Amino acid sequence: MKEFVISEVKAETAILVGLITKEQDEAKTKEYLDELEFLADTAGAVTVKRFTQRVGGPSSVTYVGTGKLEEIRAYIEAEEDAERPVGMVIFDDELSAKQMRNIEKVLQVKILDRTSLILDIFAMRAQTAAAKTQVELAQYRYMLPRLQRLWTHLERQGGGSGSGGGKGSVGLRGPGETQLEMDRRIILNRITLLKQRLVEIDKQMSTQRKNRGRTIRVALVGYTNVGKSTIMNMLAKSEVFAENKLFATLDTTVRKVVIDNLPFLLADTVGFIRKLPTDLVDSFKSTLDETREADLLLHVVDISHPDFEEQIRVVENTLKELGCADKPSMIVFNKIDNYTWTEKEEDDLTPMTKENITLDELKRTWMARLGENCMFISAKEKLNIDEFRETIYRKVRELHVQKYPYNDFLYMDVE
Ligand SMILES: Nc1nc2c(ncn2[C@@H]2O[C@H](COP(=O)(O)OP(=O)(O)OP(=O)(O)O)[C@@H](O)[C@H]2O)c(=O)[nH]1
Ligand SMILES: [Mg+2]
Repeated sequence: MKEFVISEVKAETAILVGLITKEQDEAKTKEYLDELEFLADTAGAVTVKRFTQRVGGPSSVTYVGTGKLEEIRAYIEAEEDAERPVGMVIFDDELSAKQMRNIEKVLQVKILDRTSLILDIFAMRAQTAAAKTQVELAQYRYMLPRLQRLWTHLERQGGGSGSGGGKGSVGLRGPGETQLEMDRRIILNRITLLKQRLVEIDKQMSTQRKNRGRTIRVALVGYTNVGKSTIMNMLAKSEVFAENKLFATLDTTVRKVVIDNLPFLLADTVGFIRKLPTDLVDSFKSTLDETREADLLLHVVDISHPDFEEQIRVVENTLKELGCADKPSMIVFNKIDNYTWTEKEEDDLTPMTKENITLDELKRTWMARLGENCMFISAKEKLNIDEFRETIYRKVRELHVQKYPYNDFLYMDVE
């Protein structure tokens, strides 16, 4: 199956394309494209240009209108002899097979969408068997309805043999079957196999979880790049990989943490992001079980991100999809060291916006809403960490007493 590659993002130049619609105003589109650029950067691509178009909704034929598509084509052509010609065009929404095919025909460069870019990054990041299997499954699910396009693409590149031509697959060929149907069948078989493998992995992981004893389980959840792994490392004194890239964490890591003799298990999980297709969330079931089975969720938020409120909503919705909406949870506002705001002049009568709210005001608003269930810290600069640990201690203790009323945690060992 090696011949099937959704995309190969190397240090290439990219163009980004997004739409401005009734539901998504110009400012929102800019934020989305900023995020898409960060995703592209994480995958190793350099963004050289953005195109946006104001429309009622995406065109089912070419996503953008034909005029805009022509404008993009002209740009690519003009840059052909540049030092770094355009290597790919990345669309901010998931494209249908038909849209991809039509766009590719006109632009003649590699076409990616948000989903395939995320899948690419996931594939780069996957470390364990569980994560690798999950990513592969998600990739095939993405590929299946788009096979036709991949096929023409391969033929144009002169490859042409597709995946079906290999040995071992010969027996699959029925009379009169086309290569495309054969590829479909191979992929479907592969999907079945991967699903079976995941069932096995799930079984193993679930046995491991059951063997953890009577311990409260806490999961760090949140948008990608908010500082979950940094907090994990700080609390568990562990060394989970953390960096300023999206989806640094794909595998769930669980560590034992002890605060004042109170042991509990802390899990670091994969970050969420906007416009993540449900299919993809589904593929990550094994990873997300840790979240599903947690007794307490610590929802980490990057308060220095201009869009943190929408990120909170995205995470809450994803948690709802996972059936975790009613779990005890606390919000951890991280990166307070990086929070910036613009001071208003005294005679400035412009209304308050989120850009000129002080951190204290923000704290007051959120604490009025959530009381003790929200905290404001900097994991990097170690601000408010003692209070943070105390609050977690109180909450975990409370949950422990509720869940294991006859079990004195002080004498417990949870190796
Ligand atoms: N300024 C500042 N940066 C922080 C803080 N905490 C984490 N960071 C930085 O934010 C970036 C992301 O941190 P991670 O811990 O990898 O974030 P994550 O939520 O685990 O991200 P993913 O695993 O990619 O979803 C890193 O560059 C951290 O150094 C903080 O309190 N302040
Ligand atoms: Mg992480």
